[in-house]
This record gives sequence, C-alpha cells and structure tokens, in this order.
Amino acid sequence: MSQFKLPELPYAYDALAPYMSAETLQFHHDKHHQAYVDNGNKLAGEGTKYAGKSIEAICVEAFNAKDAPVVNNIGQHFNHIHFWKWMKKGGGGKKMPGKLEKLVEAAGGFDKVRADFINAGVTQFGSGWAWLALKGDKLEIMKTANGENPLMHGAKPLLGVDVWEHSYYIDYRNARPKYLEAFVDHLINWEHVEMMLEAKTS
Ligand code: MN3
Repeated sequence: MSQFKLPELPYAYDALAPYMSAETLQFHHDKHHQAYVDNGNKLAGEGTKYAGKSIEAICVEAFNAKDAPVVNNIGQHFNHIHFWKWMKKGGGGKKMPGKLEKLVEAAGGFDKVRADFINAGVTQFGSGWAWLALKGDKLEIMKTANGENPLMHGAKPLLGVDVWEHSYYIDYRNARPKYLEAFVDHLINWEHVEMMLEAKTS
C-alpha cells in the first residue's frame, strides 16, 4: 500500500478557466503532482525512516537532515495537496473570513499584503513558491525555492502560490506577474486559508 496518494481535484478541470486552463490543470495535477507522489513513495514510503510519519513531520525532518530529494518531492506533495484547495471558481479578491481579515489588517491591510505577496512570487528566482505564513502570531510573506515550504522554516503555511513555470507557462507564457495577479484577484479560496489558520499543528 502506498503511503502517499494523488488527491482528486476539488473541481472540474475547466472550472478555473480563463485564469487557469484545463490543459494546465491536466498537466500540473495529473503529471507533475503524480510524479511527486510516485517519487515520494519511493523515497519516504514503506521501508524508509519516514514510513508512517505525518507529511508535515517528514517535511521538517527531511529539511533538517538536508535530505534534498525528500524535501523536494514530499514538500511538493504537501504544497500541491493544498494548492488545489487554495483555488476555487469565483475566488480571490479582498472578501475573506473574519479571523484572517484581522491578521491581514494587522499586517498593513489587503492592498499591502496583495502587493507584497505578488512581489514575493515575482522575485522568487527560478522555481519555487510565494507564501502567506503565520510566524508567532503575525502574518509573514515568504518565498521558498523548489519544493520547500514554511513548515521547514519554522512557520505555518496559510496560503501558497506555485511559481514553477509548469503552473503558468501554458496560460501566461513568461508573464509570471499576470498569473500572480489573476491568482490573487480571481482564484484564491480564502476559506481554505482560514481553515489552515485555525488548524492545530505541532
Ligand atoms: Mn507545481
């Protein structure tokens, strides 16, 4: 039995068009995420020292051990499990659940957080992610390389956007800023962000 499994997309492949096409989701979910799952099962599944541990615990342990293949493949599996849920049809914009809204206000307000989050994604050199994370009781904007995520840097991930080219090149070619603007303005599922804010983590 495999420890890691590819989750179903929580919507139809064409649900996020025109901001993210069915073709992008078919490649990104069915090919790229599947590859992280398959590699993850080989690298951190049964018979390895990671067997049976939570995915969050494996992220931290592998990062501390400088185990780059596990950091990247299990990190990417964690990141993508949530990435699909961080988007929905008709999402985005500044209307968000109350606890999250308070955190955003305390960090300078929506316009500042939107600009800083987009800027983090634009300035992440090469492949990686931009994040809203909780560090202590404050909202922090972060960017990470490759498959890393805030769990590995002592923070709790609340929202992440994939800035690997496979996430935007079909729909936006090299225009990463336009993809990030569309993500924030039209795709974010703020309810999943609020859910992660409220979830207990170790
Ligand atoms: Mn990806």
